[in-house]
Amino acid sequence: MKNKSVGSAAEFAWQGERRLFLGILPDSHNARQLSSLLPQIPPPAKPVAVENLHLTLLFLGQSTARQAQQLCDALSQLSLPAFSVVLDQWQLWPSPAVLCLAGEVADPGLSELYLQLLCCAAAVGFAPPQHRLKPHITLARRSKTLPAMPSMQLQLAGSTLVLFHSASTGQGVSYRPLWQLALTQC
Ligand code: 2AM
Repeated sequence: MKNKSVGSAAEFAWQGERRLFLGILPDSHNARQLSSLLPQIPPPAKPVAVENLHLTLLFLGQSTARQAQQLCDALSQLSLPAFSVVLDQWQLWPSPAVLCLAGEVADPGLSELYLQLLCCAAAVGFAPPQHRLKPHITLARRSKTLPAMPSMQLQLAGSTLVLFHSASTGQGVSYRPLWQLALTQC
């Protein structure tokens, strides 16, 4: 199958820099599963807005439109593998104070995809990540302790790679898809 990217030149026309990351959106079934968990998170943790739920593959940081365009052009040339991942571990990450549902990199497709993302991002000048890939979805911020949460096995299918803009708005942060690419099913 040929990769198909979606995104227009208009998406890459901003002045200055934007905060970007590459990731995956949950499908509707996953989103329903995750939504059912959000009301169960006790305060003072602040649940993430449903529309902001995502799995980060590679945080890019500040980027010009030109650099983002170069990255997307490079990724579009490749046959990037689809993957699956199971998220079933509740974790509290103290330093960012986030509650997340995490898993392991078990699918070789995910390892290969991540390597390709790293290579392309480095080639267009993005700094390497500070931590190894730990697949997770953040469900709440400002989490101080790990609450008792129901067990959950989220089977996530990574079939579309998304470039997100992390935008600060009056209503808080919003993760806006700028561009996407169909991943290749092996
Ligand atoms: P996370 O919630 O999946 O951990 C946009 O800022 C997103 O990028 C955040 O939701 C966070 O994803 C991730 N992120 C932010 N800063 C990061 C950093 N320095 N390193 C890695 N991921 C980061």
